Amino acid sequence: MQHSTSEKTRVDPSNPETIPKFVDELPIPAIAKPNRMVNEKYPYYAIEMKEAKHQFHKFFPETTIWGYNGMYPGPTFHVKKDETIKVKWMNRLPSQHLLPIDRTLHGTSHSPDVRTVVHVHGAHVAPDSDGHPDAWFTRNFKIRGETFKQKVYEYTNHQMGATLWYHDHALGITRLNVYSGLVGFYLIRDPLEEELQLPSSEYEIPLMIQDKSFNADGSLFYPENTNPPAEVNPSVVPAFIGDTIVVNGKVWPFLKVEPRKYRFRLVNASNTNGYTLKFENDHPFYQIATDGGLLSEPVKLNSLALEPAERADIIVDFSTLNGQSLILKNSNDEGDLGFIMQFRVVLPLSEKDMSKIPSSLCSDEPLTEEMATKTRLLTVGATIDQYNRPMLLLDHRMWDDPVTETPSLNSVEIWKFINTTPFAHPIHVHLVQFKILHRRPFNLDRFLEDGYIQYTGPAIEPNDNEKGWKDTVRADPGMVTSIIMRFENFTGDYVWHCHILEHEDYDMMRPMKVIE
Ligand SMILES: [Cu+2]
Repeated sequence: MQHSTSEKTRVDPSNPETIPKFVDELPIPAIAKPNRMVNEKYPYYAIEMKEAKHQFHKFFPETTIWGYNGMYPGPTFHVKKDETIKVKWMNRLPSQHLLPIDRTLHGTSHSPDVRTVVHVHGAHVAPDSDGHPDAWFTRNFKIRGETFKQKVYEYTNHQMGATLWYHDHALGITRLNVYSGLVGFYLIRDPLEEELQLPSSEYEIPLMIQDKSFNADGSLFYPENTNPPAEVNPSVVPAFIGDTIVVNGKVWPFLKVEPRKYRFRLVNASNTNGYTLKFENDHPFYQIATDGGLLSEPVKLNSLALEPAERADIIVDFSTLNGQSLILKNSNDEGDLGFIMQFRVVLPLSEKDMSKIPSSLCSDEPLTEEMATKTRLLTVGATIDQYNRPMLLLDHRMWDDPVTETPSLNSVEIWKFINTTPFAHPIHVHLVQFKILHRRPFNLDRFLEDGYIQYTGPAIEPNDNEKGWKDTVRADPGMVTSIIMRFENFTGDYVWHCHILEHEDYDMMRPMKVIE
C-alpha cells in the first residue's frame, strides 16, 4: 500500500477517524539481555527506566514515552523455570511527570512526583522483590518510599512456565506510570513445555494490547479533570478508555504470517478497558494457557474475553487461509476500538509445520473447598468522597487502613468477592496463583440492607478457559466470585487490588500480610 504525503498531513493523532489502520508492521519487543553473571550462577540484569521518543504510527510525529531501557514495550525477559535471576531496576526518569498528578490520592500529597517501583505481575516472589507500592524510589534511588528494602530484586521463578508481565506499581500514580509506557513481558519457560511441540521461536509471538489517546501533536493524552470538583485539579477519573488500540507499541498494526500454526501470548495491559477478542470471520483458535501457565487441555474458542492484567496463550492455525487477511476484532465495541490488528497470511511456508495442538497439556492438582481453613467475605464496592467523587473500595476499607487479610503460611483460603457495583472489576492477588471456584448471583438490595448474602441462583462454574491457574479474576456485578489459593514459601507484606488502574490508585487496593 502506498501512502502519499498528503495522507500524512491529514492524519491527526487526536482524531482516530483520520488514522489509517494496519499501516505499521507489528514490532516484536527486544529480548532482555543479562549484563553479567553473579557468582557464575545468577544472570544479572540492569534495566533503566528512561524517557525516550517512540513512533506509535508511521504518520504520527514522535511521542515522548517512558520505557524500560527507553523502550515501549520494555525488553522481554525470557527466563527458565526454577532459574534465579537478579534485576536492578533503575530510575533515570526526569523529575517532572509526563502526565497530570492528582495530589488527593493515597501516597501523593508529600511524595516526589516521579517515583517508580516494578512489579512482575504473576510472580511467586519474596516480598522485598515484589514491588510493594510503598517501596518506590526516585531517580538514582535518591528518595525512597517507606517500605523500600533493596535495589536489586531476586526472582527465583519457582512456578509454572507462564506469560507474566512487568509494570510500574508506585502508590497513587500507577495508572500514569503504566500509561506512560512502563510495561514489558516476562516469560517463564518450562522445559516440559518444550516437549509438547507447541509453535515456538519465530512462531511464538507476544501481543500486548493497550488503548491510548493522543493530542494533535502526537503527545500522549490523559484527562486532567473530570466534571466537578473544581477544587481538585487534576483529578483522578473513575475510568479511562483511550480512542486507539496499540499492540506492542504500534497503533492498529498488521502482522505477516505463514499458513501454519502460531502461538500468541496475549496480555491486556490497558488501564481500564476490557476486550472480547474475535476474528472477523469467526476463525476459531485454541487457548492453551491462562495467567499462571498451561491449562490441563486446550479449549477451542471463537471469542476470548480479557480484562485488564489477564493473559491468555492461544494457538491460531492460519494453514487454511493462505493469501487471506483477517482482522482481530474486539466485539465489545462497534467503533474504532472494535479493531485490534490485522493478520496477513502472505509469507511462504518456510518448512512443514510440525508443531502441535496436543490433546492434553499438563496434569493439574486440584484445590478443593474442603482444604480451605479460612473463608473471607470481601465486598467490592463504592462510596462518595469528600469532593463528591466516586471512590471504589475493597471490604469498605482504604489502602491506609490496617491490614486485615493475614493468611497463614501454607494455608488454603477461599476469598469471596461480593460485587455491589454495576460493573466488573478484575481482582488481582499478589504472590499466588489461584483457581476460580464459581460465580453465584445474589440479592444486592438485601445485602446492602442488612449484609446477608441471599443467593438467587445456583453457583456458575468458570468457563473452560478460566479453569487454569489465575492471578486476576473478573468479579462480575451482582455476583459473588469465589477463588481458592494456597499461600506458600514466603511470608511478609504483599497487596491485593482491582487492576483497573484508575480504581487501584483510588482506593481499590489493600495490604495483605502472609504470617508464620
Ligand atoms: Cu475496579
